[in-house]
Amino acid sequence: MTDWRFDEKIVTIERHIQDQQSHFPGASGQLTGLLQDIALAGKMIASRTTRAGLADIIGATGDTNVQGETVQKLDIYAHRTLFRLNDHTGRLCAMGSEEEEHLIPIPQEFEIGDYVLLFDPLDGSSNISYNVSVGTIFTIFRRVTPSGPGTLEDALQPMRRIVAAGYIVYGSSTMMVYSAGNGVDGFTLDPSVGEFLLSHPNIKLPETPRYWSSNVSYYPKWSKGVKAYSDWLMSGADDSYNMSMRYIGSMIADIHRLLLSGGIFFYPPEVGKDEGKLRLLYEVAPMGFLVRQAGGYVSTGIEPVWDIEPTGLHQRISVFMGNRDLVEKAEAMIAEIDGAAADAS
Ligand code: AHM
Ligand code: MG
Repeated sequence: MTDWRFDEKIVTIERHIQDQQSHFPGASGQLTGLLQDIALAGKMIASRTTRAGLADIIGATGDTNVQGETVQKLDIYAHRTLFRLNDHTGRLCAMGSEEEEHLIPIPQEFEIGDYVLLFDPLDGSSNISYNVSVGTIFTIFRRVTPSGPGTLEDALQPMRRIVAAGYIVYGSSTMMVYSAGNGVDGFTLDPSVGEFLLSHPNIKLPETPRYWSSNVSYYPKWSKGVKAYSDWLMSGADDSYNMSMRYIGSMIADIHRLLLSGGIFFYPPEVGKDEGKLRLLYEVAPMGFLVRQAGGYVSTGIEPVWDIEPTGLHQRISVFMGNRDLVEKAEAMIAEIDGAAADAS
């Protein structure tokens, strides 16, 4: 007779998030509910991204959706879905979105909670027309002000203060990957039952990295140090590595691959500038938090991102993230070559 007790566990994301709560004695359940609502938003957004190519066709017929709204651009739909699922729950004191210039207050009629949610509703959305993976990125901080509506002070916190972060990638399958500071776990959406199921437990960057990733068409604009680092990678990285180059141009997909294959992703500034293109709070800190939780290291190329105090919601920053030795090699080459040039000037 079969002994059912030895069947493998089926771990839904709800169950996993619930279990994580046990790592926070005295937790009120607010974070648990918040993460579950983000997973729900991911499912709703996924149901739209899979129909992305049809939007124009539906739009051409003048169709409206079930709420009676005309068909929207996907990134606006993603933004509104995240906002609407989280505005009334009493878990948040404010939200911030890459789609909105200012901090988004909780509507007056709803209760105020202990957390701040920052999100990039649809990262890589310029790739949608090409059927390339896009995704939602989120960062969660605990508020620092004691009560009342959340303020910028609650949102402008360094990466080391992240309570939980993650992303949902809408690719050949939909996956949610998150960390609440206790490792990184990945869940694949089973569309037939509408559940995220644990498929990639305890993700760690492989010690032998497989890919390096950057938009090398910017090479002429990079500093001498960054050029030298990229030359080093392109020439086989001292023969000590056996890496290929891959660049999708959708950070969510590039970092998803990095987490599973190991390597380095970098988006440096143009020569003479300090910042790159990617946003600290919506892209670099949350994705970097996962890379760090998976055993990697995140740097601007000059210093760790971990302690950097944000100065603005949409602040951009230079980033190098991935296996520690590869990131440290970039830091060393940049310090040696660009540092020497700065000293001489
Ligand atoms: P977005 O938030 O407007 O989509 O821009 C961010 C995206 C990232 O997903 C990706 O890493 C980067 O832009 C690609 O930029 P580039 O085309 O300059 O390489
Ligand atoms: Mg983005």
